[in-house]
Amino acid sequence: MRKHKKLIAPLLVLALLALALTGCGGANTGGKTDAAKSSDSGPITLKVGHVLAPDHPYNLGLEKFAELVDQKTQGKVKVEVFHSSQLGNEREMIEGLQMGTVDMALVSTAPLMGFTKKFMVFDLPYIFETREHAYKTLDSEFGQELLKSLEEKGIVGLAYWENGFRHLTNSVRPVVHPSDVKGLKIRTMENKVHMESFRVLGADPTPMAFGELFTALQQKTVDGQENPLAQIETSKFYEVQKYLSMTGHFYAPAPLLISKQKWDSIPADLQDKIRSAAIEARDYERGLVQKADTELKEKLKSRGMQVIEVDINEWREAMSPVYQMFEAEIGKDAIEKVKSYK
Ligand code: EAX
Repeated sequence: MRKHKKLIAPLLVLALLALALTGCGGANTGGKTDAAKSSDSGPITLKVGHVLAPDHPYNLGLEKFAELVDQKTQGKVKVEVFHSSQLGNEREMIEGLQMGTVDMALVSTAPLMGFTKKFMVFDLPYIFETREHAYKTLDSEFGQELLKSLEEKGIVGLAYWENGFRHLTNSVRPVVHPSDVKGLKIRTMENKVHMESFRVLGADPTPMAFGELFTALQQKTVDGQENPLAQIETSKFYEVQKYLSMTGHFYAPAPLLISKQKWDSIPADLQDKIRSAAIEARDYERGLVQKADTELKEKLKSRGMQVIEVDINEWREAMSPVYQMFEAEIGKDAIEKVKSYK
């Protein structure tokens, strides 16, 4: 009996040790239990949401992203795309990313203003002179640092896709000069820089989620709105808006975002593959937006819209007081930085 007692203690220690080792097996792999599980329990699934139509460059770009992720990860990661606000409006999706209830979202930078001031510089009217100026700024160290700054908010930014140059439409009168918008109720994104840019012209800006916009235009709750040609076409705004003024007053970047909780659960090698797919699909999506900008003006004319060319310098001048209003909040250096990439 005493001999057996001698044996029990070391056996007990051994058993406890074995238990400890299997228990924290995940820890040794840096907390990537999902990885171990994913390879055992099938692919990691990433649900990505956006608010636009299924034939919009956002959706076509995300389908390309899903294809590339599948290829690059050899099926270890599957991306499911949800269009038309199925996962919520942009502000709700950003909140969901922070809480880990939404995996991924493709949104404009404008609604990010409710979560961080860092992207407000991109909301200023006419801050980007050309698309090339925008790409250079966004893909620069400065642009990437801003994306990185989202991590303290629980969000990881993968790349800047494109919403694009935004133009004004309305159902009341032809708008040629800034003063022509006086008294018009104009829907804007949920962003005070955008709102003030129209208020300084004498318009009545109304912030609203994209999903509510078509009905508001149809019921004339608002007279007008502003979006790139691709949204005016794919969301059929031409059915409820007569006049299209080619103002190009805002250039909106569209960052592809993933919840940090989800991202941290993905093994590093798969993270790299997802990031490279995000950049490849970015260039594909930007190409689709450029194509839309060249082709859709004529198409919208053929759909009965009156397309009006305006004097950009006149509009830039009329909206310029907004710079003074927000310089302190945005920072003079950030504004100068963006201009330096011209
Ligand atoms: O990011 O709200 C808008 O007008 C945007 O174009 C849309 O949310 C896509």
